[in-house]
Formats: sequence, structure tokens, C-alpha cells
Amino acid sequence: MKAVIFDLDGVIVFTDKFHYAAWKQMADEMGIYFDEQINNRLRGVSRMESLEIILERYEGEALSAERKAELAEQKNTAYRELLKTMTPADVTDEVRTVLKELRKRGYRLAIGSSSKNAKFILEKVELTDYFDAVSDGTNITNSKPDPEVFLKAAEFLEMDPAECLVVEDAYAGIDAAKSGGMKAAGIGDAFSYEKTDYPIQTFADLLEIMR
Ligand code: B16
Ligand code: MG
Repeated sequence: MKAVIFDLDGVIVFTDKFHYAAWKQMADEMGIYFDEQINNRLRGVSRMESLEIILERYEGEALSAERKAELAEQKNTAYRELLKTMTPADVTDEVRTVLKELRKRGYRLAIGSSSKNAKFILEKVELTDYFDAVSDGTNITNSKPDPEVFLKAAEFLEMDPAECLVVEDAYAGIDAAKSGGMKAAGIGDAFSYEKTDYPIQTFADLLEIMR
């Protein structure tokens, strides 16, 4: 393997608490039940698909496509306000050290995130320069478990998918990596997923895989 493609939320940073707070605000206003458990199902899932999951509990009149777009926009505005509070301290020393070491070893590094806010987050935590490429929600039409976001990342890096390791926390992300012909390391939730090639307990375990 010659390159590593990292998922962002749940691997490099932990923005799920902000997603939760922003969706919760929208759900409360709409009178929709929403809790942390439902929020877990939104991991790695696109914004509009996340909205559909939340709307499973909606009991009012059918919503038009325009209204749904409006709700997603309302959530994103609240979410971006929360993202503004992020600083370099939101990335652990372990993550920074491992990224630097992988680069030193000659690996090409990319981000493969479903988020349309990925570049904004990388700027806030001052990680932009650590990556050779960013593939995110702004350059794809199909989100995870479709492999598009990772295939694009490989393309941006000028690598063959078989030369890439994907690091993911979500089942949908592991599925995406595997159907794209890549190897997958699973952290957090994805640690115990049977499709994960390399279960990792901590980020630093990557240094054992990528020798
Ligand atoms: P946005 P990842 C994903 O990021 C999040 O895990 C998921 O909860 C979110 O809905 C999705 O990005 C879209 O985010 O609304 O910012 O475009 O894990 O793929 O880095
Ligand atoms: Mg994730």
C-alpha cells in the first residue's frame, strides 16, 4: 500500500456531538423525537439521508422537497456555527504525530469524507497542509456505502485503489472501501465489523500496519 485515505468525522475529529446538537434543535422545533441512538445511525451518512432517518419519526403532513431542503439548510447553519468554535486543540497529538510520521515514511495521504464542510473543518483545526488531497461531499453524487468518495480520493492522489488503505469508523465507510477494492482499517464502531481488514484500537496502530 502506498496511500492512506482517512474518513474525517469519527477518525480525525469528533464532530458528531455538533451534528447531534444541530439536528436536535431542528427535531425539537418540528416536534420529532430524536436521541443519541438515532444520531448513531447518521455516522458517515449524507446530510439529506440523515434528514430522512430523522423524519422516520415525523408524524405530520408530508413534507415537500423544498421544505426538506430548508430543514437541512437550517441544520447546516446551526452546525456551522458550532464548527466555528473548533480549534487545533480538537485534534489529538496522537493524530498529528501519526499523520506526520506516515508522510515521513513516504505515504500519500487524503481525506475521504461525506461532509460538505470537510475543508472548513480542516481549516479550523489547522490540518489542511497534512493532506495531499481532499475528497468530500462537494465532489460526489453518491455517498457511502457507495465507493465514489474514496475512488475520487485515490484518483486525486493518482493511486490505484488497491494501493490505498481506508481508515473508517462507520460500517457504511468500510463497505464503501471494500466495494472500491481498497483495504480497510476500522476504528471505534468499525473495530468489530466483520468486513474490517485491520481492526485498530488506537490511531497509532496505523504505524504498525503501514511500516
Ligand atoms: P455535512 P464523515 C459525515 O462525515 C458525518 O459522519 C455524517 O454524520 C454527516 O451527515 C455527513 O458527514 C455529511 O456532513 O452535513 O457536513 O455535509 O464521517 O464522512 O467524515
Ligand atoms: Mg466517520
